[in-house]
This record gives sequence, C-alpha cells and structure tokens, in this order.
Amino acid sequence: MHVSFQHRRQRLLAQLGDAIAILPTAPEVIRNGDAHYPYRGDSHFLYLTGFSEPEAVLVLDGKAGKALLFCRDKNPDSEIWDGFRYGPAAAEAFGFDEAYSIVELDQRLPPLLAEHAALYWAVGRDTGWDARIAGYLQQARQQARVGKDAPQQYGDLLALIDEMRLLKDEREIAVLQQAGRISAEAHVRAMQACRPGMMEYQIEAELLHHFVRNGARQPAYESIVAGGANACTLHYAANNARLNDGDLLLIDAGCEFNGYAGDITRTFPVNGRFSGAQRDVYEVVLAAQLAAIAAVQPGARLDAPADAALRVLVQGMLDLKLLAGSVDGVIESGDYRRFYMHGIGHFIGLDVHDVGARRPGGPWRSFESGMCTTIEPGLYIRPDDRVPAVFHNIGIRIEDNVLVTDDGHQVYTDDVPKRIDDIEALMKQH
Ligand SMILES: [Mn+2]
Repeated sequence: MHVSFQHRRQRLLAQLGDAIAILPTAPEVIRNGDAHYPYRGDSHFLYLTGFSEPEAVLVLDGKAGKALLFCRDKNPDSEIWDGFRYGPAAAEAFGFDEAYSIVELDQRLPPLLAEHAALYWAVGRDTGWDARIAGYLQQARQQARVGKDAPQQYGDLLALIDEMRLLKDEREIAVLQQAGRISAEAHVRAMQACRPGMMEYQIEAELLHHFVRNGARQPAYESIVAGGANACTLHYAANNARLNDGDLLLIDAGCEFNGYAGDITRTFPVNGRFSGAQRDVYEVVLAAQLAAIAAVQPGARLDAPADAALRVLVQGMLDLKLLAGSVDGVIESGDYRRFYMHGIGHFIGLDVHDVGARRPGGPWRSFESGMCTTIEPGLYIRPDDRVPAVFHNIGIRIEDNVLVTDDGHQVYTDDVPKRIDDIEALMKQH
C-alpha cells in the first residue's frame, strides 16, 4: 500500500533536484479545556506519506535522493492512554529511507540544510514554521563558515505538490469514488427518513449515521441541512429548525473517507411531492447542472461548465419572470447574482475545496484526465416584491462530483437520484 506514497515522494524528489524540502504535518488543536478536536493531518503531508500521527515532519533530501520522517517516539506510558504509535519503525511500515525521533529534528536539520543550495517549504502559511525554519537557516549559515554552503534559494513547496494533487492517481480515484458512494447512500437514507415535523438535526443524524457505519468517521465539512427559507443561507449550519410540510429541504453533505472528501447537494420536498413552483425552479437548476456536467471534457477550458450553467440559469430566471431582459444582457449586467451568487464548483480531493491553480499565470487551464471537480449550480430566491410570491424562500442547489476521464467524464455520486420523478418515487416507497 505504501508503494503509491513512495512513488509520489520520488516524483517530488525528481522535481526538487539538489534542493531539500521540509513538510510538517498539522498540529493538534484544543477544542476546549483539555479536549482536542478530532485529529486530522495536513493534506499535503498525508498525500506524500499516508502517515496520520501528529508531530511528524517529512524531509526530502534532494542531494541524497532520500525521504526522511521525523515522528513521535514509542512511549509505552502514553500508548496506554492514547494508543499505538509507530515510532521510527514507521520507516519500514511506510517506506521511508530513514526515520528519527521528532526530538532530533532541531539538531539534525541545520547540518542537513548546510548541504543544500536550495530549500523548499510551505512558505508564508502562518503556521509558525516560517520562524522555525529561519532559525534552522541561521544555524546552517553558521556551519557554512566551516566549509559548507547554506541554502541561498527558496521556493514554495506547496506549489509543487498542488500540481501533483490536481491530477488524481488510480489509488486516489478509487478512494474518492468510495467517498462519493458512501455520501450518495447517506443522501438516499436522508430522503427516505424525511417527514414533515422532523428537525433538521434529525436528518443530519441520518447522514452521520451512514458515514460512520461505513468507516467514514467524519464529514468532510459541516453538513448543511436547510429546510425552507434556510436554504437561501448558503453556509447555513444551525440545522435546528423544524421541517415543514410543503417546504423543500436542501442537504449539502459529504463524508471524508480515508482522507478524501465527498461533496453532494440534493434538494427535495419535505413531504415527498414537489409543488408546481418548486418544480419549475428545480427543473431550471437541474438543466443547468446537466449542461455544466456535459461541459466537463478533457481539453475544455475550466470555465466552460460555469458558462454553460449560467446561460441555462439566466434563461430560466427570464422564463420564471424573476428577471426581465435578454440572456446576454443579464449576464453582462450581473443581475443574475441576486439569485445565483456562487461559483459552479471546485476541485475535490483530500480537501473538499481541493488545491490546484485554475489560472496559472493568467489564462484558464483546461480539464485533464484525472482532475476531479464538483458541479453545483443553484437558485436562491429570497422574499422580494419584484419576484412572484410563489417563488419566495425557494432555495435549490444540485451538486455532484465529476472525474475527468480520457474520453469524457464520470459522475461518481449519482447513486442518489436527482430527477424529480426519481426523487418522488424513492420518497413514496417510504
Ligand atoms: Mn461543494
């Protein structure tokens, strides 16, 4: 299993040439008192190591072509309380060339830096490591007086890793698909459980239940379970209102499975039947989503899905009399932002909003096989005298996760229905 992590480190080492790179994982974070938030390692670190313990640092020695891990020591007393630690035996288990105790980092790093002319790290991320690395550099320069060089060139390590993470490898695709499958099943469970009178958090519980049961201990982000008007709050997270007969329910939720995120949104009627007005708005959003997904093709520009969705959404806004004018005029003026005020989607991977420059150096880049993106148009109609009252408080978003393949794309979150007939049929069974 560690072969793919080794392979990624080798690919990065090849780019580093004679440089050295330092990559710490994320710190543990106190929630309150002496209780911690559930620990989650740094995504870049996890991508290159698969090593999920805190207090660990990866060092890539470009000159020697070696990957070194600094990690917590074995500690029988601590392990009684907090569980197993690999200790430096992690070297063999995870395929590092060498592994050392984290307490040796301060002493081993300066002489190692003194061997290299260039240094890469996560420059300027405000993690405390800028200052720490400045200290190591100072010591390395002092050692340079006795006949060694210290790094004189510095680079942003994350920019290199971001480019790698942008194109998912086979192992990542398999894990993403599993995260997508579990997330989709959880949405099905939520649709089946939903009844008028329930609380939003009771539906959230259905989602979390399915995630955890399937080995995804955490959601990839705070679940949005938004009934009725709450759906018009884009990042609604209170999840504590009652679900009313006749309202829609918007759920934006996905699990994190083996470090990888799922991110699905569905909107469906609390009572299982769309009203006429809900149906009209829903069909516009669904048509926009399908048009955007169709535009996800290798070689197509990254902004093609946004353009495709926007034209459909704006035509729908005109047809529903939310706005007046022409499609081009409304796009030009930006008036559509009253009802559609976010982007079409984002890359997805280890981070739910995953890394990767969309316009490196200016022009849009194109889709390539192995990229993974969400497609999530929406319409949010707050009460407004200028808008037919029948549409007030309708908020609809439909989101799927899409993998770019060699000859097109694959929507791998479609185990949960999104066509009106299919949603109503599923909810009718329950
Ligand atoms: Mn999303």
